[in-house]
Amino acid sequence: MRIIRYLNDYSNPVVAAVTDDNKIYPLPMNDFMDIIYEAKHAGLTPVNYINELITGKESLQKDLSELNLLVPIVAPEVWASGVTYEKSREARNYETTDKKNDGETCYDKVYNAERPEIFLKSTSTRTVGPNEPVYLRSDSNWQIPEPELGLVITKEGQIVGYTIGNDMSCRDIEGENPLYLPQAKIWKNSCSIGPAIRLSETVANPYNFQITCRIYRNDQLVVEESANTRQLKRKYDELVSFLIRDNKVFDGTVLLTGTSIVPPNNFTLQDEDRIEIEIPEIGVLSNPVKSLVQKTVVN
Ligand code: DO4
Ligand code: MG
Repeated sequence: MRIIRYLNDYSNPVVAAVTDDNKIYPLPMNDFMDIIYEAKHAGLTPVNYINELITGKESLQKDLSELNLLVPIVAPEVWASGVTYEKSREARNYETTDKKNDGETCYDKVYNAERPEIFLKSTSTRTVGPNEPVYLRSDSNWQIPEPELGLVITKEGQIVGYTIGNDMSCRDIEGENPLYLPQAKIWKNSCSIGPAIRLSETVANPYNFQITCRIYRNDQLVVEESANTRQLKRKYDELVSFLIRDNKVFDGTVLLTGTSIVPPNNFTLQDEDRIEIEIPEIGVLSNPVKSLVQKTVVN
C-alpha cells in the first residue's frame, strides 16, 4: 500500500491510499504522519487502520496518471547519506581535485569508516514533488541527478515508509573542494521526492529495490542506468542511528540513502531535460529540469 498527496478539483491537497490494485481512496487526514499517529492510537498497523477506514468506501474514479500529484509528505528536513555505494566512491574520487598521491581520499576514508557521511540536503521550501521543475545552479557546469531510496522516519528513528529522492548535485563544485558540499547540494529546487510513500510494513525486503534513472533530452532517452539497494554498504538503521544521535529530528523527516547511479562522466544536465527515477514498488518520480541562468533575449 502506498500513500500519495494530490490537488483536488478545488485545489485543496488530499492525502490518499493507493491499494495494490491501484485503486485510490481519499483519506480524512491532512498529512502522512497523521496516518501513523492515528493508527498507533487505535492500536493497529497503518495498513490495518487504513483498511478499516476504506472498507465499503468508493474509490476515486480516476487513474493515478490523471492526478496532480504533490510531495507525498511536506518533510521539514531532508537529510542525505553519502558514499554508501562503491559507485559513488568511484565517482567522487574521479571528480575530486583534492587527490592524495600516497593514500586514501576523504571519500575512501568515509566509505570504510564506522561513521557514515550524513548531511542536511533540503528543507520543505527547497523540496519539490512530482512534475515540478528541479533547477540547475547558474555557477556549475557539471550537474547530475542522484537517484536514491528515501526513508521516511519518525523523530525516534522508526522507518515508517520508503520514497524516491533526487539529490541533485554539482560535481565540479564538490570536486573543487569537499568543503563546498553544501553549495554542491543545496539550492532552490535541488531536491525532489515522491511520487508516493510505500508503507514499510508492506515491503518484504527493503534491500532489494531496483532503482532506474532515465534522462530525456528533446524527448530522446540519453541516459538509462539501474542499480539495486542490495549493493548498499550500510544498513538503513545504521544510517538512521547516526542521523538521530544527539540530534533533534522531526517526525516525517526523509533520509536519502545515497546513490549508486552516476551518469557518464562527460554528462551534464541541461535546461529542458527530463529526469525519471523509478522504483517499481513506489512509482516513477518525474521532474523537468530548468536552468537558473537568465536567457538573454536578442532583439
Ligand atoms: O560526498 C558527497 C556526497 C555523495 C552523495 O551524495 C552520494 O553518495 O549519494
Ligand atoms: Mg547523494
